[in-house]
Amino acid sequence: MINNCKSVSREPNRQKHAWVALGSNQSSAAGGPAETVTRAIALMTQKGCEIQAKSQLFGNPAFPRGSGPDYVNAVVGFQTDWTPAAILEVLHDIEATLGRERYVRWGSRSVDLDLIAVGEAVCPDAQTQNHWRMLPLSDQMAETPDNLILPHPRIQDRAFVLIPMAEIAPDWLHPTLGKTVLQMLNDLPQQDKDEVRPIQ
Ligand code: PH2
Ligand code: MG
Ligand code: MG
Repeated sequence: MINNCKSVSREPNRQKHAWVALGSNQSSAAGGPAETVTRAIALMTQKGCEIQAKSQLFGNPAFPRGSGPDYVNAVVGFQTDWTPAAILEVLHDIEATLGRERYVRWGSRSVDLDLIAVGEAVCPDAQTQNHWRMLPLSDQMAETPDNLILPHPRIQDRAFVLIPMAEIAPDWLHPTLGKTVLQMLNDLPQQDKDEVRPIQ
């Protein structure tokens, strides 16, 4: 298990695969949710993420149910020698770019770019990742971690992350849970999975 949470921005000669989940359920200056996700992916490329794998775009109901309009979700994978902190900075930058435009027009956030995993890195350490991953649903509403947790503590619960990720990285092994993407997906209720559908 690699603990890779340093504050330097690059680790030359240490290429890793990173995965980012994108979601939008509001319009932005780029257009509707699908155009917004597509634009965010283009911005990632523009900012130096060498994207190697891109899932389809999937439509699905907002979680929690009834909390807003349907989402469009996707996952992309890229190879990088950036540290998780450096990747996060780029993602926040893109959220601000799309969010700022949308903020003017709509007044609320339109795009979310979540860093799902960087290779097998566990941040800040396995005990903390396990704590957040196993947090009961009631506490998930009230508590948010102060620092970056990798892998993202909720991936094993979310069909709208695992279904797109299964298209591009079915065999990625969760370093603290010890399950692949396909195994995590297999553990989810069928109804959650049926609701995540490719958009044409
Ligand atoms: N993101 C959320 C909250 N709920 N629901 C869906 N379907 N997709 C998302 O990406 C999503 C969500 C907060 O990040
Ligand atoms: Mg999110
Ligand atoms: Mg987020």
